Amino acid sequence: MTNTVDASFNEEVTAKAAESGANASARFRERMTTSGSRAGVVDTERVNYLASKAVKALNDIILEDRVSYEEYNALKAWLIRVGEDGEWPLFLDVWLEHSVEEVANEHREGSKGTIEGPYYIEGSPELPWNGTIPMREDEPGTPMVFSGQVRAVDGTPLSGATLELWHADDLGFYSQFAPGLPEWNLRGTWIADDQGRFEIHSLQPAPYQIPTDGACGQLIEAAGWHAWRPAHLHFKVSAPGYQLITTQLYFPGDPHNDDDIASAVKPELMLDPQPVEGGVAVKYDFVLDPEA
Ligand code: MBD
Ligand code: FE
Repeated sequence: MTNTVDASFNEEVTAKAAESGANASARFRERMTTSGSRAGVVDTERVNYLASKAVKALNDIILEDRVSYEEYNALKAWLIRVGEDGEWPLFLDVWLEHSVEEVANEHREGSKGTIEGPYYIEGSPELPWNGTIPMREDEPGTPMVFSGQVRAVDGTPLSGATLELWHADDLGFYSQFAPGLPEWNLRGTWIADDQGRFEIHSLQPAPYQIPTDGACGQLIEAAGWHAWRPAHLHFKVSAPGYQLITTQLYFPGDPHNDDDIASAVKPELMLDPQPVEGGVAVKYDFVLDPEA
């Protein structure tokens, strides 16, 4: 068990926000062109309605709060920088996605979902029901065994369910966004057994700060906020005939469980890790809603 990082890691500790931002923007664009849920297909009526409402909300703020040219130009400069740093995915996922998720999942009866965030990658390596996540030989962190079962809301065990897990390394970096990490580091896809059971071997994640050296960091500093998210595991869990759930799980006692910058913590998503020989063991069952 260790939280220290030795010099053998060739990871760039000074990973630049612009780098992960540009990667996140490129990945998002790619996914939108290769997936069914293409961007740019909202009908005219709805765009007219929503865009008018959004523009009016901003104008109301300007008038109510007597916004000055100085403030308007500060906003303009900042918006330009968000684009230059490629941080629109980060900005939107941190400050708005939680409301979209709330709307999207309000009728689910199974496990709670939460936001996906900007760092998901499709197609991580497939592993058996009890496989170990891809990691470096000397990956720092506390070993974690994460086990449970995938079931339907009616209790049926879901044979062959799949679980995708991705999380940051001990320094808070996600593979394929920060430089110097193996392609699939700390990303994997588990195929559950014939009873929907799984036993994931990974590491307990560390508290996480969103990049502070880009436009989002500039806003956080200018407003006197903080950049922390509590330590978290990202999951996508699915089975044929059932709705895929995107969620995150958290660890009790994290100082940022109550003030997550991304507003993505829910009480149902709190784990109960138990110390075991050489690390921690966690149990969590996922419950899926049938396809509508
Ligand atoms: C993350 O790792 C994350 O999960 C979210 C929601 C936003 C920024 C970074
Ligand atoms: Fe994350």
